[in-house]
Amino acid sequence: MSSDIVIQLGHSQLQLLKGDITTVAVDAIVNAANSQLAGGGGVDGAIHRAGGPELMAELDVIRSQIGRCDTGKAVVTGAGKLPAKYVFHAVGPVYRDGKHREPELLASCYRTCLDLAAERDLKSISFPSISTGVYAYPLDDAAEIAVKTVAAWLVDHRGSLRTVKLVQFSDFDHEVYRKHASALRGHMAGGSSA
Ligand code: AR6
Repeated sequence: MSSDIVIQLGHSQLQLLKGDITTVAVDAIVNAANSQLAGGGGVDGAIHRAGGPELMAELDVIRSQIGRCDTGKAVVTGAGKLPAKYVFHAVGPVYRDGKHREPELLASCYRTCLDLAAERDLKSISFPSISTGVYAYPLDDAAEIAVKTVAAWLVDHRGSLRTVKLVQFSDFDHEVYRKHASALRGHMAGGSSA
């Protein structure tokens, strides 16, 4: 899967990719989970199918310890058969009207997972388009939050993380993300196309 837009931010890269996140090799794959950590459809279903039953077995243990995961937060499991070391199961907000802290909670998902990666000295992480499927977050707004939140975090943190991949499943989603990434790149010094 090729990355057709790359933004260089210090020693790190923000990349956009179109395709199936379960096929992209990274240190940590972010899942768009639910607060019950119960599995589901969409990218959650794809990640559990590709990772195998050990992911849910680990989530069962976490659930027995903490009950549920708050919206805007994430829990960590191994990655089973996925081409990764970890899965970060992030809980995005269900979109209601945008006045129930949805933007803040969505940004928190991205920041929480980037912090989890940094704590583990990981070099690469991939994100799906959190909340924009079943949770109905308007894509244009969610894509802008994803791109800007990741870029701001990379500018503020000079740690191990070298590559952040935002993965879109459809051409349409990819175009919307491209629009926001291009706008961001226009404001950044040292950006480049690849
Ligand atoms: N690779 C990359 N992106 C994907 C893939 C894939 N294999 N499959 C789907 N997407 P959603 P949400 C995209 O609904 O809105 C689940 O049931 C999809 O096209 O998966 O955060 C959970 O258990 C969309 O752009 O997540 C929760 O209950 C994006 O992933 C709930 O859905 C997110 O869509 C979470 O809803």
